[in-house]
Amino acid sequence: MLIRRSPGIPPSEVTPKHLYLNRRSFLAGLPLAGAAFAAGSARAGTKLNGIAKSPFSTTEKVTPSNDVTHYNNYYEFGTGKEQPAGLAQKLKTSPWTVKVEGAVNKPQVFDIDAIMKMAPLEERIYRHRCVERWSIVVPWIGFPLNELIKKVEPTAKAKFVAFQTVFDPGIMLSERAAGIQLPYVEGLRMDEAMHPLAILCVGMYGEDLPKQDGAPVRLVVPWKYGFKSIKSIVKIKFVEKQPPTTWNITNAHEYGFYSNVNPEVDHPRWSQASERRLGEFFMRKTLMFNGYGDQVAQLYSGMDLRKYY
Ligand SMILES: Nc1nc2c(c(=O)[nH]1)N[C@H]1C(S)=C(S)[C@@H](COP(=O)(O)O)O[C@H]1N2
Ligand SMILES: [Mo]
Repeated sequence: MLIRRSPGIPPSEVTPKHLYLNRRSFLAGLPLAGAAFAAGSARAGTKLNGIAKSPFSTTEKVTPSNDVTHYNNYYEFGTGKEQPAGLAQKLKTSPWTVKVEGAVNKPQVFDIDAIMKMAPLEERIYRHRCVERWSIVVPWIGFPLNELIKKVEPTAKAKFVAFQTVFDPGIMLSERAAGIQLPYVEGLRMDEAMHPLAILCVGMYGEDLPKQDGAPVRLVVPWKYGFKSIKSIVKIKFVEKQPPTTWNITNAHEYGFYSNVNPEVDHPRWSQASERRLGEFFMRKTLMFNGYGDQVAQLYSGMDLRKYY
């Protein structure tokens, strides 16, 4: 995401890989562990075993894991793409619980171990399209969000689901420095949340999630711009009204609640018709609903997607 107060940077341009890979080595002020990450050392992730391959996967070329783990948006740990790989290592992901509350018959607090075992874990290779026009193809590991939803039994009042990221001012940027209100919050309409493509993600590339990618549990909603895929979730609340969402609070004119990938509706400051896959030089055409239209278009039938951007 880009904030208006950095007018010098052309928002639509992604730094080509060869440039950011070089620049990384010169980052100042990173703690030692972060410097080691920035230099490209392997992450000591825990291997996840017995993962089934999902038929929902794309057969497109997977983006190298080192790119995906060193070019991140996680504003709580830096507004630069290279910063979260270092700064997010301060996040303590164990113990970890996710509180599920609101309009449900069975509100409960799930320990991360319970979440890891909630449903069979699958590898889902999805395209991920950031609103800033870069994209990646990632072998996420997780399970449908609807599995958790069924466990808590939403009531008739549950029309939307609200998500909240952990907030620890001791290790995170201030709201002022991050340029967004914290904690980071997101939301989905109930039918979007129930859609089988929406997953709770606990790993990637065969291992548990790196902290900069949203450990220990994040959302992945592949037909929406990347900012809907909220990281490091600690709370899920079922509500009657459309919940506030971080980028809509920050700039409602530029970021709507729905934020479906839509090459036909430009961002006020740049075209959304094309994108750059990390590591590639040429831009490629952006697909409606990020290429997931056959599966999700019916969720929005009759809706004006210019109005509900
Ligand atoms: N809590 C939190 N979640 C977040 C963000 C963030 O800044 N904070 N950035 C979002 C944006 S803009 C994108 S593109 C994706 C990036 O995920 P990745 O770094 O794993 O590629 O995370 C999303 N989830
Ligand atoms: Mo993004």
